Amino acid sequence: MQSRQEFQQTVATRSSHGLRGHYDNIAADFTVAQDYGKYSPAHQDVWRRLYARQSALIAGRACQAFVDSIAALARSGFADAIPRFDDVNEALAKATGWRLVPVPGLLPDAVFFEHLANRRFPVTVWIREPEEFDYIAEPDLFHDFFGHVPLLFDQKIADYLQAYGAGGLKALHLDALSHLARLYWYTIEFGMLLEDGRLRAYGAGILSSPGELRFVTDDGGHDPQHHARFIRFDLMRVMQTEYMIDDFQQTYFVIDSFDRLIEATAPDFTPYYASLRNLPALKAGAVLDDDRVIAAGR
Ligand code: HBI
Ligand code: FE
Repeated sequence: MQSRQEFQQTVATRSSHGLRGHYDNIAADFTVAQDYGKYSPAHQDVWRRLYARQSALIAGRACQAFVDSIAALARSGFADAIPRFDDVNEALAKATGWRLVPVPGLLPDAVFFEHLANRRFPVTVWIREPEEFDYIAEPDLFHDFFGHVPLLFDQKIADYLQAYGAGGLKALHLDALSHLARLYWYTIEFGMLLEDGRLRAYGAGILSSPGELRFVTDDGGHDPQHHARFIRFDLMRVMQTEYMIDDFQQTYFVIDSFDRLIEATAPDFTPYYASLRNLPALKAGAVLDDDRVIAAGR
């Protein structure tokens, strides 16, 4: 497992500005106190405005489980002020046995998987500044909470995420993390669901982004050159496909149901990793002859 210093060094070399959060007083599992008093009135206002803007966009674009859960969270007052994780944890533990743990930001993969495998979802404690309202390079509190927390109240997605965490710990020992990370990216972060014949978002990266949420559901996007492409989920195809880090995805993989996603990812991945090692990575925008493409705007 990476040491704290190695982790910070890795991220510092990967991005010019290094990590945004404060990693100096973290626990062994990289958790910190949420320290609610640190949020300024300006942070609270950013939260309220982000929550209001994104909530107004989800009808007809987000999957029903997300819409229902966001409404329930708002009824508990979480739209009006930055949530205290302890307040959410009471309801979340009852719903699916998960709890939120406060973290300073991105964690080493092994630490992140260990939390997921034990039904603990790491939520970043800091929120973007007003001037970053429309774009932030690293996942902040709003991305983690608005994007990921609502579906943690759905037993199927919660079970899938716990299995993903357990699979992640195995993948680390099989040196297969790069393949498995694509599965996280194309499901938990940018997954799409065909619900009553309509394309709906369930990935947190889409659901917490005004631009990408419109891009994937409003007739496949506004830029005639850059249309979203929707391909039916296929596990090996997903784990072979590179993803976009700092732009909308080129390809979105579509599942028929959370049950199907759980079934498709239940087997032991060891043989899949063995085959993938001999296959070239596919570019994010690749389309293969045997891809089952779904027409946008459905
Ligand atoms: N850490 N806090 C946090 N949140 C993430 O989503 C996250 C992470 N560390 C690693 C990571 N995601 C990715 O490597 C996933 O693909 C596992
Ligand atoms: Fe995320």
